Amino acid sequence: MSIVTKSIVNADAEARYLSPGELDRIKSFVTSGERRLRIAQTLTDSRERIVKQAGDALFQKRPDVVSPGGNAYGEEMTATCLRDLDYYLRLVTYGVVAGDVTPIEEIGLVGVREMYNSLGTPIPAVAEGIRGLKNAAASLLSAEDASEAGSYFDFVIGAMQ
Ligand SMILES: CCC1=C(C)/C(=C/C2=NC(=C\c3[nH]c(/C=C4\NC(=O)[C@H](C)[C@H]4CC)c(C)c3CCC(=O)O)/C(CCC(=O)O)=C2C)NC1=O
Repeated sequence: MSIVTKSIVNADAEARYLSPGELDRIKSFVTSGERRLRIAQTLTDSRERIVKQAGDALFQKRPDVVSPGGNAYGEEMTATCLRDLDYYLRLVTYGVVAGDVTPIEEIGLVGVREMYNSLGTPIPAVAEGIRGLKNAAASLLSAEDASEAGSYFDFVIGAMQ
């Protein structure tokens, strides 16, 4: 839910006008809108490159995951691993646009540890892959935009600790 919807739901639950604090938060959401959309656009346009770079970096750092016995070993499993990285990049664009981590959490992080454990996927290696996404994205963004986007990647990494 965006800050706009959330504020309206909260205010209406008490049948009151939006408070000065709520209006302030909405104002900062609106004024940062152009920047957030620009970031989401860049990440969307460059998704293939970002995912490829993140995958290359991950498999260089953790060759075990793509070696025999590794969870991402074999063409099909490697492709599934890269697909997961693409999923998380997509969810980060949702978060950036919404100005809120809730979509990332609800779609991609609830129950994720249990899921990866049951698949035998090493979670620290997934976190490493997300770090790779963050680095690849940062190389395409201004310092300020990279820092804004970075907080959403960090949120995903934090959930994988
Ligand atoms: C949008 C929300 C969402 C997420 C996050 C998601 C993840 C997800 N990753 C999966 C599998 C997988 N995920 C990986 C990923 C990896 N293995 C590694 O060693 C690497 C560290 C890592 C890549 C970074 C692999 C290899 C599989 C296949 C495992 C298997 O089939 O044994 C599966 C099992 C079903 C399938 O194969 O599609 C799910 C549900 N699905 C979703 O709908």
